[in-house]
This record gives sequence, C-alpha cells and structure tokens, in this order.
Amino acid sequence: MASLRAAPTEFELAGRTARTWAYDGVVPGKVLRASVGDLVEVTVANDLPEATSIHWHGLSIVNGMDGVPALTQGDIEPGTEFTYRFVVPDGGTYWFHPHHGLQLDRGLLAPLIIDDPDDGVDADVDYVVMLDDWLDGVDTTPDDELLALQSMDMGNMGSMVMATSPLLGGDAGDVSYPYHLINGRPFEDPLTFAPEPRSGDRVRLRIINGAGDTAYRFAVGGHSMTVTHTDGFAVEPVEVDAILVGMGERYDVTLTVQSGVWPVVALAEGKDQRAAAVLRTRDAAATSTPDLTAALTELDGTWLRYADLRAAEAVVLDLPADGDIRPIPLRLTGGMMQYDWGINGVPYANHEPIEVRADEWVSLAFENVSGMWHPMHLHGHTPQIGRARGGPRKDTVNVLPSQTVEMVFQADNPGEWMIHCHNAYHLEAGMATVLSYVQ
Ligand SMILES: [Cu+2]
Repeated sequence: MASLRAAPTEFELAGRTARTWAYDGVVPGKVLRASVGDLVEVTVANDLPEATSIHWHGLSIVNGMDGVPALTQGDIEPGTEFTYRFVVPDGGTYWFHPHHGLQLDRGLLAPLIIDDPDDGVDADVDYVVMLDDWLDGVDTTPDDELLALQSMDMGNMGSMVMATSPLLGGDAGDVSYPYHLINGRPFEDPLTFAPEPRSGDRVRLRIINGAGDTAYRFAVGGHSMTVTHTDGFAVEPVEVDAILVGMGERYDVTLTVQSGVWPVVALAEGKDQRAAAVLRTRDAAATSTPDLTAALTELDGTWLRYADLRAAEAVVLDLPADGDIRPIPLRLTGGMMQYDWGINGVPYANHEPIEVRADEWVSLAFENVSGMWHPMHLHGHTPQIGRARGGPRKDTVNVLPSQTVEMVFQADNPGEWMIHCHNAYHLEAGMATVLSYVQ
C-alpha cells in the first residue's frame, strides 16, 4: 500500500524558491511502480487548502477509481483521505495527476510505471523523463493565469504568448512559462541521468509530457531513437531523430549510447525555450560537459509522425467491418480571444453526454474547427488512431487545426468517462464532455 500526501511546499528552481503544491514535497512526485495485474492501493491525504482527486492517466481501470470529482467520485476534501484501489490491466508508461481545476499545472504530477516482463524491451538502464512547463509560485499562479486569459482583449494581452509552430499547425500555446523542466530541473540547473550507463549500453527513455500548455520536441544529441511504445502500448519499432510530444502523451524509446556526454533536449514547441538534461557515460571525462544551448541537428531531423506508427501485432485491435463502427462527430470549438474552448460549441457545464452501449464499436471523430491544436484524451480506454487495421493504440492524440482524427474502440469498460483536451487551460475553460454507457 502506497501513500501520497498532497500539500503546499517549497520548490527550488536554480536558486529561486517557488511556493507550490506537490506530492510528498517533491516535484514531480516520486515514481509509482507496479507490475501488470497488480492490485494497486494508494491512500491520498489531502493537506491542500482545496479539494483534490487523482486520475491515473491512460489506465483502463474500474470507473469508480478514475479520479474525476462529481463524475466518478466525491471530492477529497481538505484534511481527509481517500484510498484508490484498482488492478492494473496493461504495462507501460503512465502518469497521475489531479482532475481538479488547474492543480496539474502546479507540482501535482508524477510518473506511473507499470512493469511488464513481456514488453519486448531489453534495456540496460531505464530512465523516466518527465517534461513540464512551470510558472506556479514564480510570478503568478495557474489560477491567476487563467483569469488573465479569460479577461484578455486587444487592450490587455496579459502574459499571452504569441507562440506558433508549423509542427502544430499554427498557434502552439496560450501561456508563457518562465521555466521548462526535465524531472523537476530547469534548464539552468540540468540533471545528469543516473546511474550513468556504460558506453554501448541500451538506454530506455520513458518520456512523459506533464505540461499544462506546452508541446515538446524531444531529441538526444548525437543519437537517433527507436520508438517502442506510445501511451503505454507497443508499436512496430521506428527510428527517428525527434519526437513531438503533446500534453498527456508518452513515448518509450531506446538508443545505444555512445561514449561521451550528450545533451537531452526538449524544445518548448513554438515558444523559443527549452528544457534539458545530460546523458553521460561512465567513461566520459569528468570535466566534459555538453553545450545545452547549441543548435541540435536531431531537433530538425526526421520527426515522428502518427502515420509512422503501427501497433505491434500483440496489441492490434480486431476491428469489425467499417459499417459496424458508429462514428461520433466531436467538433473542437472556441478560440483564444473569447477563451470559450468547448466541444460541439458548448463548454463542459452544458455538455450532453456521448451515449454508448456496452460492447458497441465507436469512433470518436475529433474535427478541429478552431485555430489551435488540441491534445485530446479519452479516459478508461485505449483506442486505436484511425480506422486502418493496426492503427497505434493511444489514449491521447494531438488534433491540429483543420484536421479530423478518429479514436476507434470497443466500448468495453462501463462507466462515465471524460473526453477532454489535455491543455489544462482549455480543460478548465470547458473543452470536455463525457462518454456515458447506457443500457
Ligand atoms: Cu485544447
């Protein structure tokens, strides 16, 4: 039985102290590890000044443990505890965070690794790489930032960022962050992955984007990467130089590390900032350091597209005939100026649940009619992307402006499940609805 205590704490950022909220006083929270088939029990003590909950992002668990207040459980009120108990069905790289206001954009997030001895990855070292954008307790708080965004007009641009990226189809983000972190460490104070690998070791990186409003373009200097999993599920291995990781997405990659010290860089896409860390082999000279500010050819090399991803045979969904998959159109609507992000033109407060019957095959067809990309996340299921046989299994998918992307799955986990944008500010503004099982 594990325990977590959510509470206010202080967080050091390269010599600057931020007041924030975190699990057990560390940012990100310490890695929670279990094995496929385990019964996980976690007691959460809430010492925050407001209610909280925990969502186990990406796991298809029993609905009552999904951590969405008012939908799957009551609030965990300040001064109280709640014990989550669930069996983990699948191995892979996941994470957890509150589903309550903008708490995710504080320090309340942590990696969740489900070990699977049969996952086909033979690595000498295994590192978690948690990416995060940070503003809490530096000059502002996430709640103040949302107010600024909501009250923005042409005369008051607040701290709005004019971030654009061709990889994201235009507008890259709404919020400007003073820091971008890898495993809680800012660019000015980067970590070195430990224990250090030997030259020639096979290194596994479990990349998790825990940010509120930032996609990262991730690369390792001097190395290409073999993508083995996305969102916990195996794919046919594909070799790339860089990976674009939206909020909520995960990628597992492997690489054979060469002797030396290497920059590990996560470019804040469209924001002209970066997070960084150091990958150093044991035989590297103690005095050598990589230049983390240098241009990295890998960042501009071959980057992973969804079209490059195919589910590994063991996790390919056995789809019915196309006509037996019911399309459910979901328009992604709203905009920056009104800050009225929604689904089918309405905010979550006015949502009509998306009704499905148990065992029905459906396709959530996200059509992005807004001017900005959205990382759309479905709780409680691991759909495949697109209708072609062998589409990758993903619980979070980036939908660019003017694109339509389908999440196809069999409704096999009854309950009330959130469907929402994983931009924390878009979610809070109302870009969410509910998948609801009916008889
Ligand atoms: Cu969004």
